[in-house]
Amino acid sequence: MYILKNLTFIGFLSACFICCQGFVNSNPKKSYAASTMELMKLLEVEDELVNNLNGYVKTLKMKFNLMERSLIDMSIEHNEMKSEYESYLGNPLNSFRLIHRLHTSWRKWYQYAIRIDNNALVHIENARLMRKMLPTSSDLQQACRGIYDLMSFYDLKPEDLAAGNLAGYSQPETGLTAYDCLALGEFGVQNRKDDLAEAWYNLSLTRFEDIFDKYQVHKAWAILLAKNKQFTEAFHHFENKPEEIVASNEVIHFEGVLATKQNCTAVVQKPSRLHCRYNTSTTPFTRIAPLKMEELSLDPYMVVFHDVVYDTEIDGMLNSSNFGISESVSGLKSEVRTSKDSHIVDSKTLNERVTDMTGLSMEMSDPFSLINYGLGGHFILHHDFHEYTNTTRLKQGDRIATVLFYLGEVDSGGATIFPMLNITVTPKKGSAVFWYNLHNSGAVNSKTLHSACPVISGSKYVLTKWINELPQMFVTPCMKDSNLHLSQIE
Ligand SMILES: *[C@@H]1O[C@H](CO)[C@@H](O)[C@H](O)[C@H]1NC(C)=O
Ligand SMILES: *[C@@H]1O[C@H](CO)[C@@H](O)[C@H](O)[C@H]1NC(C)=O
Ligand SMILES: *[C@@H]1O[C@H](CO)[C@@H](O)[C@H](O)[C@H]1NC(C)=O
Ligand SMILES: *[C@@H]1O[C@H](CO)[C@@H](O)[C@H](O)[C@H]1NC(C)=O
Ligand SMILES: *[C@@H]1O[C@H](CO)[C@@H](O)[C@H](O)[C@H]1NC(C)=O
Ligand SMILES: CC(=O)N[C@H]1CO[C@H](CO)[C@@H](O)[C@@H]1O
Repeated sequence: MYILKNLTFIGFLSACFICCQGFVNSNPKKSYAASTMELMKLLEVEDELVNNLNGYVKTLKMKFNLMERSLIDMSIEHNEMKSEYESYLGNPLNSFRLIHRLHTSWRKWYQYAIRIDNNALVHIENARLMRKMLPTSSDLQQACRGIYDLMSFYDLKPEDLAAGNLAGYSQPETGLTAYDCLALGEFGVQNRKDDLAEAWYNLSLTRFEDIFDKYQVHKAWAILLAKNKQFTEAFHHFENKPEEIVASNEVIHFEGVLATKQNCTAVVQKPSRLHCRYNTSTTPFTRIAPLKMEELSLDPYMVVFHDVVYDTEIDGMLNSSNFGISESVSGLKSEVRTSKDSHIVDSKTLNERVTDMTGLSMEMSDPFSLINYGLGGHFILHHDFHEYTNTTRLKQGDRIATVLFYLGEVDSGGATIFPMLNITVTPKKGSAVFWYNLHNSGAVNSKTLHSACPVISGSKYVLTKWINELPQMFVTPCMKDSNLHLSQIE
């Protein structure tokens, strides 16, 4: 297989996702929360920062050690001199050394102390340059959104997340700090999830030790309560405030905040939480040589194929794929599809395999699209078909069918759900789900409405293929159900 790296992503994308426009094109720095690939880069950044700081500390330590050793020597000599100064100074060599020491050595020490070592400068400069690699506030926003999406999709509680407990995957060492909880509380306030914000504030309060840190949380919490006209509760947070804070100033501030908040009318579109579940029962599959196939539905026809893409193929695709060239999702649009990174893959072998699996021609089909979902990454309910006008459709054809390969192990979450069909497809590495988007009359099948649930644990890589209806006119698919495709439009 070979990879087409330099395709412009944007044209492809606008053709693919009906509901997503406005992805940022040629964004120089990608969002770190966008994908596990990007997060891996951040690990490297941290590696480099740690090494750099380590180098800086070593440089400082060398200077420190040298000075400390000399100080010890000097102290010894100085104390000796003090205890018997008459006999000490009676020795002309000692007198000479005292004068010389104070005249020359101390100047040298002064010079040495104020000089900044070149090595140290290099480390400081490195740290300055590395700043542009650090996550921005929009990265942090996206990461917060990912956590909030996880909570909303899977009904997870802040207490559980803060304790490192992810839907049964309990890892106390991944628990959150006071500052983490505070940041998530602030995000909750900004996004009008007040109950959650309060829960996060409460968690950060229990984690902070310092009185001033605690007061900052009390203040933020009180502002939130005042916004909701819960003034009694708000003032409760100011009962034990430090002396410096004047109550009336706070009240004035509250009123200002209140007016600002009233002015905010942005409605956050809430993704469906209809059928996202942690675990689902899998039905036994029938073995139909050479493909292991599991039938999920007849209308629309939908099957899962097992072991249709091999580990070596997956490694090759993930390795040679350059997740750095594509796009990142920003702002409002991330409400539609969040935390994902995607690029185009072309593979003759895989095209042939899809033909084997589906009996459909790959002519005019969209190229494979390799998608990596990151922190809380999901995609709201949508259809894959375009619903073109009849004229456009005759020329371009609609998407008759979709094949979705799962390329990564997802420990928890990340299912593809079809709420109108009550079907949940759990990602399993090497498997693929295939379904028809159109009825055999050519009419669109609205029951194919589907969405991708957020990943709780693991990383989700999918490879999608959208198959076009036009070339299928000359293909007779061998399907046993009469409701299935004869395909084409009149
Ligand atoms: C804050 O958390 C404590 C438990 O740590 C709980 O008892 C209390 O009710 C919480 N307060 C609010 C206002 O949620
Ligand atoms: C999910 O799995 C847990 C154990 O891992 C089990 O206790 C629970 O009943 C399962 N839930 C469903 C809906 O299958
Ligand atoms: C990934 O690519 C690099 C070179 O680009 C190669 O050295 C390495 O073996 C590849 N790894 C896999 C798993 O294919
Ligand atoms: C498209 O064609 C079909 C069948 O010929 C017809 O039923 C439908 O009304 C047409 N739609 C439009 C928008 O013209
Ligand atoms: C959906 O499927 C599950 C198990 O597959 C079943 O228990 C449940 O009753 C179904 N719900 C509907 C509305 O069909
Ligand atoms: C829609 C709304 O609430 N607008 C308010 C925005 O803030 C100004 C100044 O406080 C108010 O005068 C508006 O009524």
